[in-house]
Amino acid sequence: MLTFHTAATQLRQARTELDGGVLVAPYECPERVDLVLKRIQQASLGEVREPEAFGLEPVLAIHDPDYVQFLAECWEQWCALGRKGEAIAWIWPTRTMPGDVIPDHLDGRLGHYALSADTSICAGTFEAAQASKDIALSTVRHSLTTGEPAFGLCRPPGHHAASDQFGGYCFFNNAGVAAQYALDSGKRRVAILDVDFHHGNGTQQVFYERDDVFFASIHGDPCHCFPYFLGHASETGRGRGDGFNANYPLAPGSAFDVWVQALDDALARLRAAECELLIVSLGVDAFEDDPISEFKLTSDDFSEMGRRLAGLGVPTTFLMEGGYAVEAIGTNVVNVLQGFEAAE
Ligand code: OKP
Ligand code: ZN
Repeated sequence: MLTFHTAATQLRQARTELDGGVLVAPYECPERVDLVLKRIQQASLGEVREPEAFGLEPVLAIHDPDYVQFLAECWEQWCALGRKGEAIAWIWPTRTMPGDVIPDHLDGRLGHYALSADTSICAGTFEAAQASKDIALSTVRHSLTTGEPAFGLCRPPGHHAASDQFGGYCFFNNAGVAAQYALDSGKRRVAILDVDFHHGNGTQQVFYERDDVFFASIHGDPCHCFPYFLGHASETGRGRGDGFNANYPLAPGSAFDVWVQALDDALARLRAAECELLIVSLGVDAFEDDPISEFKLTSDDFSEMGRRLAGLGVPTTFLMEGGYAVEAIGTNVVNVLQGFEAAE
């Protein structure tokens, strides 16, 4: 299988993540992609190709222009304020404030455009986010033009990024940008299946009122897990999007026997929706040893996941999301991709 990747994803080298009341080295680190690339080579998965530059137009097809401008300017403006650390949001428009006036001051703007405090903005963040969406776009274009499966080794990930908010290590919603590109290239309906441990709140929000993208997500129950405020089974879409959103919140501690039932149900829903392309938001943090997640999938389970995804029988684009057990991230990703290829 062809992989798309570029070293520009490493331009984000954040030093701080707010975690348990202290600033730690971020879980979403550049070594993640080094280790996936290493395993791709070891396993002879296939060629690794550079993406092409698509510019910001496909990003603006799903993200608000003021949000994109905020991301472009944030680091420079933060530095101009003489701040010592990285840019981290610390005040939000909460339920007791309307929040309908976007503040001028950067601290207020950070709160407006952030959905969590785990994700700093630092030098190179905007550039890495652009590289990541170019990887997603190049990968989906390859699947669209050849019908072949392909893997986009995106970093930073994307599925938590909403139309005008970053967080959960995500800035541009890579899967959403790719899905919109597929629609704008002539596809009538696209499926996004999110197998990352965390609910893809951003992807759900972007497409919630639309029937041209079917979004399904299998994730830790938001009553117990990040992002806490979205991802319940009762969220099924709105307006013409009603029936085109399917959430499978599972209890922390769930193993593959439970997980795979949700997968098979999600695949049946995708099949019934007659989607012409499958985009897999491929997080591998459902792994049993993941440091910030709570499912119990084994490395062999990821192979079986790949086999079952192939059963859908539609052109498939895999895009990297989370996965923080760095010692196993390469094995788990490549197991999905090789399981898929073996069953194709
Ligand atoms: C991103 B992706 C504790 C963790 C905070 C929340 C999880 C973000 C997951 N500092 N971050 O879905 O893998
Ligand atoms: Zn995750």
